[in-house]
Amino acid sequence: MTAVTAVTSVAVIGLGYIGLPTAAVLATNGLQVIGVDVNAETVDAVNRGEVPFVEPDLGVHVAGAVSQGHLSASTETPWADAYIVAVPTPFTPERSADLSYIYAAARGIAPQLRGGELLILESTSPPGATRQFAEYLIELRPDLSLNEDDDKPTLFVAHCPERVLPGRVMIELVTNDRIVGGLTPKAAEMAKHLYARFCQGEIHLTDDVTAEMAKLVENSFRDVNIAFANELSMISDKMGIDVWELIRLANHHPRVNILQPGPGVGGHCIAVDPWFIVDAAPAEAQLIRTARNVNDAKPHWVRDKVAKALEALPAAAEIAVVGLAFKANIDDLRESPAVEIAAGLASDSPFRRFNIAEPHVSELPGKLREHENVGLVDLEDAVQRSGVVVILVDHDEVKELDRALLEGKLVVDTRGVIK
Ligand code: SAJ
Repeated sequence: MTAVTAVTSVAVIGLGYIGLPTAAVLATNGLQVIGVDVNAETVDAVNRGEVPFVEPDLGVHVAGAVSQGHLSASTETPWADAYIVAVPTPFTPERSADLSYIYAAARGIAPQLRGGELLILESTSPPGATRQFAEYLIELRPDLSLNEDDDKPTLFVAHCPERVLPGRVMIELVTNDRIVGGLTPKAAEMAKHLYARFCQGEIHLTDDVTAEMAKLVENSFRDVNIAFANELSMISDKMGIDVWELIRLANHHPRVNILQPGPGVGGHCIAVDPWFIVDAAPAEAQLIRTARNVNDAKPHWVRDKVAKALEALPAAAEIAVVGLAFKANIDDLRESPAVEIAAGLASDSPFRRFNIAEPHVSELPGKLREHENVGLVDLEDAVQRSGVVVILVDHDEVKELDRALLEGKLVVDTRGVIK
């Protein structure tokens, strides 16, 4: 059966950090877009032209697309020429992928299908998930087929992983190359055609499993390299040398480019995706698993280091914890090692006062609110009041902090901000 030839309407399922920017960019490029989300507050916000989270330039795109009538949102999945699924794929306590949101999206889409539609899975997925998604649709709609030679109406299914960096999403959505893996070459071609509406990078075609693995491998590559830097920081600490100086010097070699150590790896991608590879090939993925363990252990190492430093100080000495976000210059605290370290320190020393400075948030996350000895304080105030300063995030505000304020203080700098 033939495909929908020219896609004019797109339903984007999941209006989070990826789905909403993608919906907005498709809508501003002439497509009729409906964003679907289970959260009615998100849907209402988008219909008012508002964005429920911080991402530079996204607000302008959403407001413009909504006011021109190209973008709207709903809690119900409509019929559309093409569907883009951008829902979370968290991992289970056993560290295998939880595909329940993908299946839920499929249950919303299936009753709408007529045959000929293009269905793209953008969620970061373990190998085989795109095929499972497609086969689940057919289970729900046995009157349709994935086989183009079949007599039944066909569904065209592809995987196109997102690769944008939070904080630069609106730029990278347009400029990054894309990988499109089709269940069939025709599905890949159709998806390429859709992304070419806004993507100025190259669009590379492959099969579904290679596309799934490409995304996981990119994030695992970064994780392994950060683990190397984190391991060097612990080795250097033991040897009494400055790891930042060590890396800076080693990086003068023309074929060496070591990343930066930190308090651990946060966010919902790099700390999660490598586990999908480990789950798929447990015996073979030795290095990837070890890197994950090294990075996961780093917050504990920082916590122990600060605890040791505190032993030498009077009980009245206050501690400044600088930064909570999972990386610099964003307000995202999800899976942040800084939050984990701050909460751990506060419970290790319940009688000490912790002054948390995070210029990008106006209230502490739940994990920290439950501690009575913790308060959110202005950056300079926090440093001035404290005998110990623990730097966990290299926000610009931290880099620009007046160094004189740190004189006479014990500084634990996990990001190499204070040289
Ligand atoms: N980090 C270090 N040292 C470094 C670099 C990063 O400790 O040298 C830490 C950061 O502080 C942070 C974590 O790693 O806690 C992850 O930050 P990141 O900037 O490396 O990556 P994310 O999670 O913001 O975005 C990544 C990107 N992937 C790659 O660069 C390969 C992005 O392109 C992906 O789209 C995104 O994951 C995703 O959604 O998968």
